[in-house]
Amino acid sequence: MSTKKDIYCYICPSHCALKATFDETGRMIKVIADSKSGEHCDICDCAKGPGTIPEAHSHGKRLQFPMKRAGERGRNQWLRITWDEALDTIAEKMKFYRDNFGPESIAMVLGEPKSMDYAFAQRFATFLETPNVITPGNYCGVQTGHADQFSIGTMHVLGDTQVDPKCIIIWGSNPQNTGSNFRCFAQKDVARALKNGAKLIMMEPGKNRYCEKADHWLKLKPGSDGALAMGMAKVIIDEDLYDKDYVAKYTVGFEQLKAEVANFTLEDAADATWIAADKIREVARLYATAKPGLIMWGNAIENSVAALQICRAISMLRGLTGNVGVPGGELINTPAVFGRPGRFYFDRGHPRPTFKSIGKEFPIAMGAAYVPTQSLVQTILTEDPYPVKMAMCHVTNPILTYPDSVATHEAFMKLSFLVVAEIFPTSTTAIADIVLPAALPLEHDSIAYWPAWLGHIRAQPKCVEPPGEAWPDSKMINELAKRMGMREHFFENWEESLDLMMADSGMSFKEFCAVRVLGPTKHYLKDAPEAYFKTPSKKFEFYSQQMAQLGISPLPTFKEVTTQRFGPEQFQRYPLHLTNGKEGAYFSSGYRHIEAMKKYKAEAICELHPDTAARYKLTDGEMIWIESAKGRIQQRLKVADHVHPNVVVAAFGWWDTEAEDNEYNWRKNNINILTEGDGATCPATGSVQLRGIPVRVYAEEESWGTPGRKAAA
Ligand SMILES: Nc1nc2c(c(=O)[nH]1)N[C@H]1C(S)=C(S)[C@@H](COP(=O)(O)OP(=O)(O)OC[C@H]3O[C@@H](n4cnc5c(=O)[nH]c(N)nc54)[C@H](O)[C@@H]3O)O[C@H]1N2
Ligand SMILES: Nc1nc2c(c(=O)[nH]1)N[C@H]1C(S)=C(S)[C@@H](COP(=O)(O)OP(=O)(O)OC[C@H]3O[C@@H](n4cnc5c(=O)[nH]c(N)nc54)[C@H](O)[C@@H]3O)O[C@H]1N2
Ligand code: SF4
Ligand SMILES: [Mo]
Repeated sequence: MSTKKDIYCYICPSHCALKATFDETGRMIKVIADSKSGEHCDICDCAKGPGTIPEAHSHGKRLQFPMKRAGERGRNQWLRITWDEALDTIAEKMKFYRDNFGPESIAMVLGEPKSMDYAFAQRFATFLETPNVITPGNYCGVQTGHADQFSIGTMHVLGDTQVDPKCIIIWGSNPQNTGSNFRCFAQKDVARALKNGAKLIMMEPGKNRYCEKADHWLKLKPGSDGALAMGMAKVIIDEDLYDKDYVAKYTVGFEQLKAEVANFTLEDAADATWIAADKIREVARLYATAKPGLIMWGNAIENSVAALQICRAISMLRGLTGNVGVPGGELINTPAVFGRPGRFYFDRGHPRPTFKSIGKEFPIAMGAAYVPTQSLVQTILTEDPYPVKMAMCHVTNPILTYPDSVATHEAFMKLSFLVVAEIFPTSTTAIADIVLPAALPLEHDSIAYWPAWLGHIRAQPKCVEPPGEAWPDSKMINELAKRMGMREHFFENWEESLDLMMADSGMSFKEFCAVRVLGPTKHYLKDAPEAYFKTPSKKFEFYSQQMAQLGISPLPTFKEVTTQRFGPEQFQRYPLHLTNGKEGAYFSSGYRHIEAMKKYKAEAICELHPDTAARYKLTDGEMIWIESAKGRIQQRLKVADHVHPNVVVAAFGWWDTEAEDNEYNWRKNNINILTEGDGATCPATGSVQLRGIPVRVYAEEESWGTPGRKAAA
């Protein structure tokens, strides 16, 4: 007899409602979308949740037992050990490095939270007194979140699903693949608004399903989004299209913004973006007049040396057109009442010693409790200002996802002790000293609270057994904390933390499981005009004094947003502009072992315009080389009309999962061989340039020879 249970997808942060079927042995055999539940169910095109989840819980390659390295580091030879031996060894090493090199010599290296993993790791770092918590914040969520924070005083903002917008801009986001707008505005909301006549504008140098439906599709130069936004702001101001009443009543800094847009011409914006001035004018007029308007922005605008200011420039458009707080626009919300995750991470008695932190030069990073990923790599390699000896990785695969994989590999190989908690073998577990098998969500009780800025939480009770001896990350950290003398700050059983997180809601975790979900409340400006914006001025801030105090430009300038990491000299040798979006069928570098998803994509594919392919004598379907100043990789070519002739759209997160024993399996087709971590970065957030990397392409007949080869100089 099979049974069914209601679950939430844990693969991406959209957390769709799903229904799982279990056989009589308790094995999960099938997962389907639960679109009738009335809950959020915005299934991605490849249906990653239903496709991935059942296989993930019973996959033969899942890590099942703690293991220690048996051979030379990186040779992937392992000995099974007990949890006691694993945790005792880790605690012993940790005490040694803490006592001899200071707690800052130990790094907690984290990815996006899945359940309580991130919360436990942050709390552990607090009581260990290391400031060095590394997260993907330098390229994910922080730049858009802080742009909102400075413009409207909060990251808690969602689309209005009661009233349709008349104009939608999808800006560097791929909603049908990534769930990237999470619960901001779902695909069904977009479909309804379009059906009711809303106009659609795409800011997209590649392509996604929405491009063909769009009224305007701007194939802008990768990384030039700030110039486009400033150009649009100029049109809206110069042509008097801004919402005068709104600007007068609810904003500060308009005069400064007006003065700034007088500093450049629309032709300057056109030059910077590859978009004709007339086109910029046309979309600016449309967005300013077809009101209300909604900008669904995504990750592609967060990855450059001007990332924070680019996101701020785009956010200006919302203030100019009076689209924040109005029906059909973008609404500030109050998060569901539950334990603030920040309270769990930090402790008044143990302030983070940020003065010792790696990456302390990035003011936003310090405020948001993350160290930029490339700062960790550079510090390990240079030992400046001190050596980092040990790292614990949870829910992350740095060798694939950090910029400059060769440098990252070298740095992680240099660590004296590396612990990696994972669900599958990866290029990062391959070089660990100890590998810890992690239990996925649904294999243990958990609360899904990420992304925190959505103010939305879901109960995720255990419904399937973990494989072998896999443990939740939270349990690993809790048990390690006891061995590190932090018992009083942690729990007898880590699950007690779930009740603590729920305490403010007046519910226990068990009671919450019956309710299942707590959502935020959206507000309109008209209901509380004086208190709507949470900024110091209680207005929409084009000009932010807070930013000035942090040493960051208070207003985005055209000069700053058009600052390019790579100039014409680099593009002479490497004439094409490389960028990427996330894969539709996989989540970042994860889940490449899942057979069910291989029917969508089984290998790394890059796209080029037919003219570009012809220019370099490349044929559709062949393996081609993509080379940057940092190195070169191979991906299979797909010739595609929609790609701008100067652009290569490559695939992200790939490595050769079949060649697990090849310690260099991460070099072949991994896009981050081409990116850099030692160049200029966003001075506020530490974002690196992942958009518009200068590359060249060729088809030289040559097999993948010596691993680790770098491009000829
Ligand atoms: N299927 C799937 N879902 C995911 C993930 C995944 O790997 N796979 N990853 C998760 C994570 S970590 C994140 S951060 C989100 C991100 O999800 P999104 O916010 O959707 O971001 P991306 O997919 O990186 O890029 C979105 C689009 O931007 C385009 N683009 C590339 N360069 C530029 C540019 O310079 N300017 C503009 N305007 N557009 C550009 C790409 O072609 C792509 O279509 O998705 C999450 N969800
Ligand atoms: N060139 C380029 N680089 C990029 C990006 C890009 O677009 N282009 N995107 C960037 C962005 S936005 C992000 S967020 C990062 C993402 O980079 P990472 O933070 O490294 O994320 P993932 O690649 O998803 O790796 C997560 C790993 O956790 C494992 N895992 C899954 N669930 C669990 C669990 O419950 N416990 C444990 N212990 N492990 C688990 C998965 O198997 C996977 O290997 O990459 C960034 N790097
Ligand atoms: S969009 Fe896809 S991966 Fe994301 S939660 Fe929904 S089903 Fe899961
Ligand atoms: Mo991300």
